[in-house]
Amino acid sequence: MGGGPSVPKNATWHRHAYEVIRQETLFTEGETYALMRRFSSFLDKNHCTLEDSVRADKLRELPEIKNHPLRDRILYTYSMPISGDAKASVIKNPTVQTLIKACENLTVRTITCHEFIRMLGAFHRRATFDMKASAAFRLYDFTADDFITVVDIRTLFAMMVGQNVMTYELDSVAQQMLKEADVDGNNELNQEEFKRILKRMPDFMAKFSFSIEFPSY
Ligand SMILES: [Ca+2]
Ligand SMILES: [Ca+2]
Repeated sequence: MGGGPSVPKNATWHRHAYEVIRQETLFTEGETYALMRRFSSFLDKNHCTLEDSVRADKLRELPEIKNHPLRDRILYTYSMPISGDAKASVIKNPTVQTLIKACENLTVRTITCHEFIRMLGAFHRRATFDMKASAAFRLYDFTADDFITVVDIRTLFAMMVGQNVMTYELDSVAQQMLKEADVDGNNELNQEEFKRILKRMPDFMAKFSFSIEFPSY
């Protein structure tokens, strides 16, 4: 490849971190190093481990996502409740409003360096269709029940266009999308049914990508 970021000589660098990252993303060793240095700057440090974490709202200004309509949802998906009790964040009888509100409440969540790199890895231009499709499924599954249902699609649309512009037309588009892709007719989409929708979207790969900053150190 050449030209990409590299690990400087004499760098404090734990190669085992890269061994983990390269099994999950297509980042090179130099890119992994650059991303870990970027993450350590949020901690006001020069170095960090994959386990180090920051409060999720601190990443709202990340250049890659700060103008993304799903910014808070992306950060929510890759973060954990600070209390460590994931069950406490399960929303009972979810509505579009409660699901969006949960995503906006990032001050009670924490994101590790590992998840930060996974997050950018999914949106990396080199990520494969399957990598992006799995990430998209997780991102759009607002209710976290491993199925995409009409409330997930409604929430997605409302987040993209703003809740107050959410119209009956968009709602019927949501219903229609679900109906068309729901092969077994159980009113919810599993990963396979969902991937079929994405395959029909010619711009999915491009839309689910952004360029990532790799400063040199
Ligand atoms: Ca769901
Ligand atoms: Ca189905």
